[in-house]
Amino acid sequence: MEQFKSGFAAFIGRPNAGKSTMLNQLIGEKIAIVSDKPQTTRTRIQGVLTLPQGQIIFVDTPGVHKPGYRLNRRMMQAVIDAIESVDVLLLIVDATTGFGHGDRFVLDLIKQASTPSFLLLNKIDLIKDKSELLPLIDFYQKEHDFKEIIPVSALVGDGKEVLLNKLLEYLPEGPMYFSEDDLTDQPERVIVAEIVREKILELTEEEIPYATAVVTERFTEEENLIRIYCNILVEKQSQKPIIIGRGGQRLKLVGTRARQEIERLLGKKVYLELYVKVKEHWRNDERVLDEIGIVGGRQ
Ligand SMILES: Nc1nc2c(ncn2[C@@H]2O[C@H](COP(=O)(O)OP(=O)(O)O)[C@@H](O)[C@H]2O)c(=O)[nH]1
Ligand SMILES: [Mg+2]
Repeated sequence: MEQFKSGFAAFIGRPNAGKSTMLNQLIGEKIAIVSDKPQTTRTRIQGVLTLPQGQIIFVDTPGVHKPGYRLNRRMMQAVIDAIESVDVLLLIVDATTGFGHGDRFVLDLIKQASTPSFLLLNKIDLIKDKSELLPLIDFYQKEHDFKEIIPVSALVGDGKEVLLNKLLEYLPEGPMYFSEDDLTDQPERVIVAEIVREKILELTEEEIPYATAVVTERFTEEENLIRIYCNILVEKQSQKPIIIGRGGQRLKLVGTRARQEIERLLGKKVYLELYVKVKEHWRNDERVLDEIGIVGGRQ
């Protein structure tokens, strides 16, 4: 009988490269929210994939960028912790855009680490002529000794099987770290709050996505219904009416979209109530950061 492989693989990359989309694609469930806004992923999320040949724990991380706020510092700490503690690093880059300043910063992090890394060239569904990838592959090969370079589409799933097979080859023999039906380390109340935040990201612009946090205040399960109360925190009084919208329309839409998705996820009817509150400096408030599940970098 073949040996059972197991280990941890972390996605590293710039905001918007497609890390969370790739995680969801591999796990087959939406456990990490996705949007085209930077800083969508604020915390480290684990997704567990159990196969007959092995168990791979994927670690999604916030996008790599220079830290400013305490929130951002914690986000970067989550990335640095992941780099040091996993078996394989998966550098994911958007293959449709050129190499820029931000890419250099991420690549240098990878180069400094002793952890072996794969390069995933993402969004190839948008590239008709695949030979366009060759100069990019050439460039990255010269920069660093990537163990594998794999073109993928996180959205469509191209390259998924190749990636899984290569990872299984690469991971050490090991135990099952999680039970077979564990898909993620994220508590339900955190996933629920994240889904609400994703709908706010979909429906707002400019500073609102950055200024918003969602905290699940109550989560009670009854026989046929789950009652959920979430607080939406904003930083300024002036942001409150933007989230609520004219006649409460926007908040209502956020609530409907979130409820439908939460019902699908939990397989049960959901009663969802949302409150918008002003909490001026939540991005620097350790307690709020704890509550919304942002671990790491606590000082
Ligand atoms: N066309 C296309 N879009 C993608 C792909 N992967 C991610 N995206 C989009 O890119 C944006 C950022 O994705 P996300 O997973 O949140 O990126 P992250 O910040 O790296 O976690 C979202 O709008 C995704 O739908 C892909 O393979 N193809
Ligand atoms: Mg993300």
